[in-house]
Amino acid sequence: MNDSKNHLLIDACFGREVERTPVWIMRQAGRYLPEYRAIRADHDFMTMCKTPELVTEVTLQPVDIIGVDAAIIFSDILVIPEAMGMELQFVKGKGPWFPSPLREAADVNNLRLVNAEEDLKYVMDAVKMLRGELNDRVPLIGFSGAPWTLAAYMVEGGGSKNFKTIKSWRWSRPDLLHTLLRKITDAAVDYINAKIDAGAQVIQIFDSWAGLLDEEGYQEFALDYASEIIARTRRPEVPMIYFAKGAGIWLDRTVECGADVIGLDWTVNIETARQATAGKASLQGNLDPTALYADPKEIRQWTRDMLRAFGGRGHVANLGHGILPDIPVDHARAFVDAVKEESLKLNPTPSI
Ligand code: 1CP
Repeated sequence: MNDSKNHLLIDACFGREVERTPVWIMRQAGRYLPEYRAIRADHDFMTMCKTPELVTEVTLQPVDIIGVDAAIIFSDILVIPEAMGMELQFVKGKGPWFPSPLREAADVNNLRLVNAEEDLKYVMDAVKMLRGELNDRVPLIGFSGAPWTLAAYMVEGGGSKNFKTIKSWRWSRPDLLHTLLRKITDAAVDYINAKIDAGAQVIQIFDSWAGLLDEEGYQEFALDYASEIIARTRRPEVPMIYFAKGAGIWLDRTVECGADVIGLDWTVNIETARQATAGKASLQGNLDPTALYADPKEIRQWTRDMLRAFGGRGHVANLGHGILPDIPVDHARAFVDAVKEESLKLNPTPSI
């Protein structure tokens, strides 16, 4: 239970002193691992998400294979819209897809209230199974999509080039957008609380499309709802991470959301981020995911520079967004090893 490794991430999230910087990678369970592809070849994506044994197996893969300091439950942010009644398909080569995206007020009104313990029981079963299998080797991160980002997928139907439908709702149908965001927020709160009750030890909220917005829109349609989720799911020993991609220029606002950790994408200057957040939260990130295409010697160099810029305490090492599917496994491991070894030099164990 008190394995120090297990506490490394949690301590860093809370800004406590740690002997080295913890590291995990967004999308660490995924296609860059041959072991993942082997399982995926035999199962479709949602079947995997709904089978706790398979979730457990692929969630543990990066812990065993590249040595990250946390497991993040294998699932997807889009399980919430599905639980709200939207049909979700995964189209090969195209990604997730809602064949009937939200178009009218009636579509929003017809969305179901979510009871996560029942409707998303398969996630809770996987969390429980994982905690047993992990046996406190590393902590388990649970996650949710943020309301704005989920709304973007629900209204567009999938990934989009310019997200013009959801962006037009922000300007011409703000009341309808608020009605939708309110429903998603209530679902996400229930979902996160159920995940914590099932055993998730850290929570990350993904706001992958925050950067689509203007500053006022970011506050009103993204940040205020994320802040509400954090307030309504907060537990004393469960750190909350808020990752709003593309929102680095509004860090002075973001840091007020109540999260223990603010996730940074690679566009954010680390020194500027430290000044804007002024020690009010720990920081996570932020090496450019494409840096991992370079050779391991260079990966180490850039990782060392990044660690120095963050300065040790209050830092969770990660990439600035998810790992790309064609990154060599050795390069992912080089990043993890570099964090572990180089941060030790940064934070020498205090001699007693
Ligand atoms: O083909 C495959 O094998 C499926 C690819 C895949 C994977 C591995 C998808 C489809 N989702 C996932 C898993 C996933 N998704 C995790 C697993 C845990 C881990 O990190 O190891 C997580 C945390 C997510 C979260 C997620 N899904 C986000 C937020 C993070 C981010 O990347 O910004 C988003 C935006 C999604 C939607 C989604 N799901 C899958 C894809 C390809 C996408 C992006 C679609 C798009 O915008 O075009």
